[in-house]
Amino acid sequence: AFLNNILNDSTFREGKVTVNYIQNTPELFKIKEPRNRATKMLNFLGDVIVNGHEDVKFTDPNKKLIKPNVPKFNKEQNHPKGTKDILTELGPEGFSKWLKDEKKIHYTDTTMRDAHQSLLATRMRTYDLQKVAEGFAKNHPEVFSMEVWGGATFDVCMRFLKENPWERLRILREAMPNVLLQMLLRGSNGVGYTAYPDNLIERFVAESWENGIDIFRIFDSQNWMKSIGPTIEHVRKHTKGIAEGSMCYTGDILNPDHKKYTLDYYLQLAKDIENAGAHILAIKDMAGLLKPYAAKELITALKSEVDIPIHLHTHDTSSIQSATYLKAIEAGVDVVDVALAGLSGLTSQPNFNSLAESMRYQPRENELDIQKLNEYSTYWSDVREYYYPFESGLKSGTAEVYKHEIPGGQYSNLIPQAESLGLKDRFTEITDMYSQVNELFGNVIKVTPSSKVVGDMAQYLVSNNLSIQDFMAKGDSLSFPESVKSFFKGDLGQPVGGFPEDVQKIVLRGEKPYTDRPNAHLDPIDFDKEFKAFKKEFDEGMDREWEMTDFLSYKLYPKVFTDLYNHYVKYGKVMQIPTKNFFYGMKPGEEIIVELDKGKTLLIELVSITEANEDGEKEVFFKINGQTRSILIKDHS
Ligand code: 3PY
Ligand code: ZN
Repeated sequence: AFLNNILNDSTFREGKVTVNYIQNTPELFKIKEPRNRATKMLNFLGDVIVNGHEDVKFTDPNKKLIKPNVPKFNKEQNHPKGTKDILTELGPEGFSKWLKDEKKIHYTDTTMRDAHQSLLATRMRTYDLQKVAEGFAKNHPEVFSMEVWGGATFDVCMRFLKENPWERLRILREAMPNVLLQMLLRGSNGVGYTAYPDNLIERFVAESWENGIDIFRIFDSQNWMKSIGPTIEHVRKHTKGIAEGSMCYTGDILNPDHKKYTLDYYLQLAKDIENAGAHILAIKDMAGLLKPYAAKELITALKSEVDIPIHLHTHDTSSIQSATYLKAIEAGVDVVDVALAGLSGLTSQPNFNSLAESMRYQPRENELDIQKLNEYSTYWSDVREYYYPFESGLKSGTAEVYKHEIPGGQYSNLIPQAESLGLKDRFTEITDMYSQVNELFGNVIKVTPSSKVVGDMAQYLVSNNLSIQDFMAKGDSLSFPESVKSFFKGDLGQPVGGFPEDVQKIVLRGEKPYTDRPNAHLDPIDFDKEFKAFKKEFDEGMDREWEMTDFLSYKLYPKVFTDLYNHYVKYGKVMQIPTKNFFYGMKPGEEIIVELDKGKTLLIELVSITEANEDGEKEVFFKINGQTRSILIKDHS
């Protein structure tokens, strides 16, 4: 109620908040915030103001950031009926049949997951997602699903944004109860980069459903059914959601010289996925290699060979992928993945707005309010500006992708990684080495986490000035990246056609690889016992009870979780800080409003910053809900 008072206040709504806001409207700020939480937040802001944000490697003082405009929607109106309602009505099997019988083309909106993962190194904060979630679901109930979770968002959320990914999911679920929410799940690797015990993945699936996920897009980085199959099983057993079994597309089915990833290979895999109990088949073209005429051939063949609906995912790195979608749509694909224009194209998904408009007056048109869709695109274009330090710098589509085959999601990360290794000038060498390493490893499927293995090896060789020949000649004396050893040991499963034995020998140096499921070598988790121990270990400084979802985060990422916990104890919750201030701090005289919790709001003004004292500390003066407060911050410069 308290927040609503402020949000509904005309001065606030019209953006006319001034220094005198509190004095003029004291009735809006009656609640006294426990000093502790406010102080923690000021410590965070003070640190960013004095030292900058540790994740922001450079800032542009001339950068103009405008306040993104949230498209209008009716707060009072109920959410119109959408796909989530249909799933609840029909159940997953019925839903699958319904989708297959639909004539119109359906769209999955990836803006909130893959688009920013692929363009902005996954840095999009809940703050910016939350603002438009409810309105989007109300304005566009025709959308098939919203991809909002999983993939790299899970760990980046904790690692860099200092957020709880489960909280993000719950917030988006509440705001979008009518449309299906979708996540990306890496089979036996969950949302991580290695194998986990089966009962951890099982519990993770169950909790993801409980917290809001409807569609589980399940893939394995080697298209290994022994990883895909059991995960489909978990979804079927523990949820009433949709198991979307996915095959990763690589190579080129039209190339007669390619003998490994052929049309027959994909058809067999699709049947295996269907037989494993998937409700939908996904084609996950993570690098954007599926060319338009290949799509026609693949979709046409799949349509005649499998009975479940088909969902196509691609990345527009080459810039030709909307043509792929048109061919796929003509061949009968059921759903395509697109991103709102402002976050589309290049290493992200094709442009939602333009594709939807270009389908107008066609037999498979799905009627959408393009005007409104464009307003949301503008919102994202404006929000995107706040994330400029995370842009990859790629300016145009590139046909190089057919050679290096780097997934869209990896591309935008590889550039800063190369930079941090001092290899910025040698980026083409890295992409070139990436394809050589791929050949060396036996032409593997490259998608998280196997793409990371190939990328790690490529960067390792380039930074040490080594060639593939050097590797073959003196590999015995080299110390490879951990991920490479782990891959050849079998931790990520078995690649199509097996490992090249000579390379495996060099990497493993006599260590014995396994050929069965890596998960089978991991002890199951004793949830009762370990959850208790977890609560005990992290019992200090928390202002809320631990939940099973926290424990799962910890089991998936022990170190990242521990860092997040320490950050939380020191700074409290930082998720609600406006993005501009989260990354770039505040300017003297600037005032911001931060909602700590529903109904608990802080009005924070930065008053001034002193010079450093002899201990190297600066005193930062704030006004918080009208009261002056100062914080001492060590200057690390
Ligand atoms: C992920 O696993 O995060 C991906 O997006 C792979 O394409
Ligand atoms: Zn993707």
